[in-house]
Amino acid sequence: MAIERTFSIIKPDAVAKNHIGAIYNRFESAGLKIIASKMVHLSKEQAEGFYAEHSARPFFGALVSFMTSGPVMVQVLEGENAVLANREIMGATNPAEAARGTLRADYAASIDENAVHGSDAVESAAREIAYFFSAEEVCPRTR
Ligand code: RTP
Ligand code: MG
Repeated sequence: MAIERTFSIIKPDAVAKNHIGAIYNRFESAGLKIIASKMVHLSKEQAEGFYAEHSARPFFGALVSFMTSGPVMVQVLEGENAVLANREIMGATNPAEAARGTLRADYAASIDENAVHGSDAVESAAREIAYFFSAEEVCPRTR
């Protein structure tokens, strides 16, 4: 088993509904360690840059509008197979298709407002972590 890092966002809908603690509990209960964390209110430019891979998609404008509609929590999660583990905790992009007990099944209202983001690969995780956190802000566990 590889120890990986992944990048996670609790999106504006879940922050607004006071689900930060419940979602952090899911990460920690699954053995993922929160090694960096902060609240930010994304600018339009930050959101467009973060989701640049989707810039040609029809939902891009709505995605940027939603992601800038309120503060988000951004965090780095570390643990065994963290990228896939977090995707499993999150569930499918569309909450209507998300497995029972996943974050999106429990906390997301729609595919547009779907509570959480998680990196889809180790490479994108590294890029996304660096997009939001300096090296000093990431605190690996020594115990
Ligand atoms: P995320 O990046 O936010 O973790 O979500 P994801 O990997 O599960 O999905 P992705 O394909 O990367 O899409 C990013 C976000 O764009 C919105 N989306 N809307 N209306 C649509 O067909 C559609 N498809 C994607 C979702 O909010 C998704 O989380
Ligand atoms: Mg994605």
